Amino acid sequence: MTQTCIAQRSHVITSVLCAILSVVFCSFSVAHANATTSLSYEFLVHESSVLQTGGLAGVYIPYPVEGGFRLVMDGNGGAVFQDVDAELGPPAFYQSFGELFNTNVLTGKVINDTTIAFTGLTQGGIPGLAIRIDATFQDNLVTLTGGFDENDLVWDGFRYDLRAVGRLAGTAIPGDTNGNDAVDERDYDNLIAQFGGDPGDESADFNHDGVIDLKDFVILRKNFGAGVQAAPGAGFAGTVPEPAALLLITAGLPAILRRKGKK
Ligand SMILES: [Ca+2]
Ligand SMILES: [Ca+2]
Repeated sequence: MTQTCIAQRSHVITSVLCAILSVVFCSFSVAHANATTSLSYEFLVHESSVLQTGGLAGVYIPYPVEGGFRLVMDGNGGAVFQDVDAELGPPAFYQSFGELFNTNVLTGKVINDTTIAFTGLTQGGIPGLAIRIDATFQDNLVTLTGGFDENDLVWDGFRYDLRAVGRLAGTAIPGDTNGNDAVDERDYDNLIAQFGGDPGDESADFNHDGVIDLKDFVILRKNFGAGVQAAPGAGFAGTVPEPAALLLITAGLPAILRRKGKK
């Protein structure tokens, strides 16, 4: 009788423990699956451009793209652009990157382990044209490719194609003044030209104290020769991303994309 009671009690305890563990596990899975991921990127100027082609005269004009943006993944296979603050360089007629590609309304969907496809329509001066921009992640970079749908020409016969590389904010190499992910003679020349004065357009103020001095020189000297200027999407062997960001990119984000891409 006693043994029966003990057995029944053990069964009850085991059942309760299983129930508790199930709740805990399910709560963790749901919370994890629904987690929002927000990543800020800065365009690499020398790797980022919008190409305008077509028209009666058959133009072929690349415009550099400068600025930044944020990608927000909702954890359910969806994604959006946010805080897009980027400009096309002269002589572009459409200077706002966000307006040209109508980034506010693009809808992103995970399509494989490393890529999100953003689609939508243009509006404003050239409304109703299909847009597709693919965002492909590798290391601390995201490559944006696409533009206006190739079968969809604007009213004047022009089309706009995008090929740009964004670098995760906060992962630049200290000592790199011109954003080419290499610390070399050009950065040294910039530091010498600005030494003793204010930061220039390609700022050598690596410690952000408003002046260019010996402290900045020490930072540049420490990193001189670091970094590799690679092809877009190829990654940068010499970069040293901030640990938390690196962990997110190398482990967390691909896992999120993989899980949601299979839904
Ligand atoms: Ca450089
Ligand atoms: Ca400084």
